[in-house]
Amino acid sequence: MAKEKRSYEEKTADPAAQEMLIRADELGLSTAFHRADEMVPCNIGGAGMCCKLCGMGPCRLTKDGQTGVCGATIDTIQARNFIRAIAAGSAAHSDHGRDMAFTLKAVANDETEGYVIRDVAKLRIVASKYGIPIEKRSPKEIANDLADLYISQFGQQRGEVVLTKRAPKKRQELWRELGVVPRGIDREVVEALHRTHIGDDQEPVHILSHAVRTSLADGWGGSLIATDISDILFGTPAPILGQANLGVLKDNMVNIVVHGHEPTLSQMIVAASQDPEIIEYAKAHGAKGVNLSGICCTANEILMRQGIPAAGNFLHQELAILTGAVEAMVVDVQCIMQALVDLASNFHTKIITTSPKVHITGATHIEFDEHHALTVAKNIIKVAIDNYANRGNTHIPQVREDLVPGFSHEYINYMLGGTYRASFRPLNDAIMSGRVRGVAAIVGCNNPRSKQDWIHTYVTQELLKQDVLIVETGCGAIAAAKLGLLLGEAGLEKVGPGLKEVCETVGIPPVLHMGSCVDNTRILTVLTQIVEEGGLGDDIDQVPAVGLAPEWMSEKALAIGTYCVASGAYVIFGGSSPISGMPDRVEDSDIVLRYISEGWEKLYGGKMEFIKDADEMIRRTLEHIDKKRAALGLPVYDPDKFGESGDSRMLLLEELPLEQKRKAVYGVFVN
Ligand code: SF4
Ligand code: MSK
Repeated sequence: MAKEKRSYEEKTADPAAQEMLIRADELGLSTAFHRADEMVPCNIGGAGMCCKLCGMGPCRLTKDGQTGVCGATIDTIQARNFIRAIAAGSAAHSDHGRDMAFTLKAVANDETEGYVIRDVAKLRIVASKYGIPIEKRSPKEIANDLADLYISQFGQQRGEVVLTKRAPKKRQELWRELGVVPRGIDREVVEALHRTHIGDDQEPVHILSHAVRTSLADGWGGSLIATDISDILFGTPAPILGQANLGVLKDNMVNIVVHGHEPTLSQMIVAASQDPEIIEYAKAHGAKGVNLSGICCTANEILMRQGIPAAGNFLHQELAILTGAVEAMVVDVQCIMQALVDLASNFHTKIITTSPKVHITGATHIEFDEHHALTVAKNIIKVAIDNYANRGNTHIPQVREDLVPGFSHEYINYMLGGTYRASFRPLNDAIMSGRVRGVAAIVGCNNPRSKQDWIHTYVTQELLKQDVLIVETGCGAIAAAKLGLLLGEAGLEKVGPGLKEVCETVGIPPVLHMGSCVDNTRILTVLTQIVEEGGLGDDIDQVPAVGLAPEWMSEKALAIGTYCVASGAYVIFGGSSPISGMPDRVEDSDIVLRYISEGWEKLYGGKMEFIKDADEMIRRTLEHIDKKRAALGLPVYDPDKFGESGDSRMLLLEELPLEQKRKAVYGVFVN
């Protein structure tokens, strides 16, 4: 029986999305929001109780004590399903990292077109962490060695992935003691698949131990490689003014939307779109120019580096096409819906696939090759410009918000201490005094089964009132941006008094956009530096911090959650649990659920829980933060203690006309 349809307001908290869903219904077109209502999720598979690992199955376990044909118990089946998801998520992130490493190698050897090493300082810092000589060597020589080292980590068979050295010392020792230090990135993913083949690892806890090792190969391996190299090649992000939501599309320009995750092509499209030859070409076709915007994490990559606007997050990909104003949606890898092609056939929009790994039936494929990156980027833009004449009726919702993204770990360090005293000391002090109660990382996807953006932004706003500093990545960051929560100091009226004081003093927004989903590694780096700065314990599990993925949907989210737990964090997922098991089962017998919570907490100090209710997420977040504060002997959080010494200039700004207010608020940030 089909589920009852939700109203537009129940489907999304975003007014632009509501407007486009009305348009979809008027045109008789379907989106993921519609299909989520029509497709009732399988309650056996959804709870992790279905195994289809061999031809004797699929085995669907519905009663307590039941086993699969081979005798596999529900706990084994759940653990196997869970680790397979983590392996797939780790593979996706890490393969992205591998491609970045090959691009760095090619740039170092002058084999590419259009790329340069933009952040030589970061290259030198990263290289010296591994003992790569940097003195009297050219950036390309250093980059060549770093690329070789990083490439070797994927196929390494023994030893330890070198990037794990960047975790706090105590954490590294714990991982060694527990035997979960990843040996090589690919090796752990392959072993996860081997262990879950019929007739292999059938002890749930043992399977979950390798799930940790696999996820660490992602967080302190492939993902960290991707972040490092993106910064080295395209620049380490720093605050910059941007905009978000579908209102960034322009009626009188050629709209190109880049979507996916990898910055290699999108950075070239940014460069090519500003080329005078391309602008002239667009004008010759009757447009005012080329308007570039992004969706998902490709959006985050170019938003935080060049201020290119974000048309939206995951659930906006179809809505952008529904505007009828997109000449080309250029996709690379991950989070790209197959439905795009069918939907685009109702408009003039071309879906252009570019990765050798991602073809979609019916899409136009123009393969990206870093050796001819600029040429490929120009060709793609010209295809979009040629398509401008085919545009029909358009409907662009006039909804957009300003934001200030680009808070890399390096910039936060600089921002807190300046060029000569770069340091996390002020943040540590603020947490220790109780001005900042703790830190929450609110990250991850949209999921059409929950109200788009609502849990992200509700939890964010409520935690801000409780003086919790928020860092965000991925589609969660875009959700907050669309609601105007990343507005620099202008958002401070929504913030608790102590946090507000800190934000005013340092000149930061209370919600820091830290990048794409692969950039959750930046959060690990921040936590490590907080530990190394001193005063908040000697390992990540002692820091009053929580990670939340309120609207998760991808396997990458599970990999991220697991490496964060293994690094010492409490991680809360919203939505449904992929391992919830049988509803009437005695709770104590849910081995997998209990193990990833209580079991992992005993081992790693971090734990993973799936909580549907937003208020309960907030309650547990604050409870955990306060528990960690108490364990450190910090003063009990007192909401009335601070707030008298803040900068009151924001109140004066209220009276200013919009343009002057924007200049005053963003002046220091605009590039
Ligand atoms: Fe069924 Fe066992 Fe085969 Fe899984 S591995 S499908 S539980 S027989
Ligand atoms: S894009 S993985 S929906 S965050 Fe990174 Fe967004 Fe989640 Fe994809």
